[in-house]
Amino acid sequence: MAASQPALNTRFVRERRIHPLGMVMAVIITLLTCSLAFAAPQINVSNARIRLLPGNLPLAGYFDLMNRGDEDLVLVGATSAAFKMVHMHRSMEHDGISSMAPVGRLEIKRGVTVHFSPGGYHLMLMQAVAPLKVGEKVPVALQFAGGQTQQVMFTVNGAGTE
Ligand SMILES: [Cu+2]
Repeated sequence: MAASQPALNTRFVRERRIHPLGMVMAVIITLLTCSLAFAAPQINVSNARIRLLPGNLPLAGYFDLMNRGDEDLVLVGATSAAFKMVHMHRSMEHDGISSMAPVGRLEIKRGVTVHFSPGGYHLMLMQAVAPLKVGEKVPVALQFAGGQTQQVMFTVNGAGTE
């Protein structure tokens, strides 16, 4: 009887060693599945445009973004290979004086459409890498909390357009 004890103990120890590894594998598989499922946010972006200004002035980017998914989204910024810097701003008017402030994050509830438009939210596109022309398409990647990104093509419009 006593001789069988070590064998049982060995098997017990072996099972306990395998168990944490199985847990790690399960976590890795879950993470991979999640990152795939959340790779593309469920959004519709329309009317994406950049208002061209002379020289190398900062340009404003406007668009309409609809969250058509089941999750609330948080827009945290944007990047573009065509600009050295892209910030998210909000224009506001107070006592007849207009100003703008940086926006770090913008929550977009499911089913809601937000409008980036003159006088409100806009992308501030700074330091163009090369001069832009009216009619040109510029790729901009919208970044969401959780690491999701969505590339959107913006059309360059003339200075007099909204
Ligand atoms: Cu701005």
